Amino acid sequence: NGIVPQKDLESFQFHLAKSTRIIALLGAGVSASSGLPTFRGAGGMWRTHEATDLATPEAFAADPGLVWQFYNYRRHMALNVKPNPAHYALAELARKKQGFITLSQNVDGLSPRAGHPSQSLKLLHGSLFDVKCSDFFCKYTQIDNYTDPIVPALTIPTTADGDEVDPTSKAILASKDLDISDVNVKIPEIDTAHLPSCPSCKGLLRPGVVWFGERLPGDVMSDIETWLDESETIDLIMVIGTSAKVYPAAGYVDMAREKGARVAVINMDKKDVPASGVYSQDWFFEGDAAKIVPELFK
Ligand code: BJW
Ligand code: ZN
Repeated sequence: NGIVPQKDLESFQFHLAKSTRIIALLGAGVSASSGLPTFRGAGGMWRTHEATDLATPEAFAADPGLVWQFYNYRRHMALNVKPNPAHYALAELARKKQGFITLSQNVDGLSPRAGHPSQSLKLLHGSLFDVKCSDFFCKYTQIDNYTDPIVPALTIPTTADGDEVDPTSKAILASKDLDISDVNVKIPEIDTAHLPSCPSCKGLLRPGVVWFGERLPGDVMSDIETWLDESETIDLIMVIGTSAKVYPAAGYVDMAREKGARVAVINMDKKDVPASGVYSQDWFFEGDAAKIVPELFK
C-alpha cells in the first residue's frame, strides 16, 4: 500500500505483536494534520517568536494580556479541529493492549476526544482546558473549562471581513509598526481587570499548562514512575511527531532503551530527529503521523 516500506512494516508489526510493555511519546506533529501548528520548524506558529517568548512564567508576569490572547487563541483553534486517524489508532491500541501507555506532550485535548482511556494517557504538559490560579499558594483549579472565549475581553479580533486575526501574529505583536488607521486591524488592548480572575483570591488565573522552568504535574510524574517501576523490561517506545528536544519528556526515550526497548520514530522530517547516540532508532517511518500510525497498528 506504499505508505511505509513493506519490510520495515512487517518487522515492526511482528515486534509490536509480541510486545507487552509499550510507550508512545507524542508531540505536536501528531496533531499537525488536524490543523494545529507545531512549535518548531516548518509551519510553526512560533517561527517568528521563540517558544520561550510566550510559554514561560516570566512572559506571563510581564504581559499576562498578551499571553492570555495567545492561549485563548490556542483553545479556540483546538476546539475547532478534530482528532485525526493517529489519535484514534492510539486510543484503540490503548484499549486493546494492557501494558500500553501514552505520554503526550500535547495540550490540545485531541487524544481524550479520540477516546483514549484516561488511565493510560499521561498529559505531561497539562491541558489548554485546565485553568489554575497564578498564585502558587492559592491552589484554585478548574478542569474541563471549554468556554471560548474564556472571558469576553479575549474575543478574537476580526477584520472588517469577519476574518479572525491571530493576536499572536507578527503584525499584532509588532504593533508599533502597525498602521492603526487601517480599519481592518483591531489591536487588542486588554485591561488586566478583564482577564480571567481567581474566584478564590481575586488574583489572575493562568492556563493549566507546563511552562519552561516549571515542574511537570506531580500526579502524572508519579503515575509514570509507577508504570516504569512495574516494567522490568520495556519492549517498545514509539516517538511520534516530536522533535524530542524538551526535557524531561525526551528523557523517556533513554529510560525505555535502558530497559531494553526498541525505538520506532514516526516523523515528517528525517532531519529533525537526531539519528545517532541516544536517539539511535530501530525503525524510522518518515511522513505524516496521521497516515502512518494507523497503518502501523493494522
Ligand atoms: C510531524 C508532522 C506530521 C510535523 N507527522 N510528524 C535537560 C537538558 C537541557 C535542558 C533541560 C533539561 N531538563 C530540563 C531542561 C529545561 C527545559 C528544556 O527541556 N529545555 C530544552 C528546550 C533544552 N525543560 C523544562 O523547563 C521543563 N521543566 C523542568 O524541567 O522542570 C524542572 C524543575 C525542577 C524543579 C523545580 C522546578 C522545575 C518544562 C518543559 C515544558 C515545555 N512546555 C511547552 C509549552 C506547553 C504549553 C503550550 O503548549 O503552550 O511544551 S514548550 C513546547 O515544546 C510544548 C511542547 O509540548 C514541547 C515539545 O515540542 P514538540 O511537541 O516536540 O513540538 P516540535 O514543534 O518541537 O516538534 C514537532 C515535530 O513534529 C517535528 O519533529 C516535526 O518534524 C514533526 N512533525 N508535522 C509527523 N504531520
Ligand atoms: Zn487564587
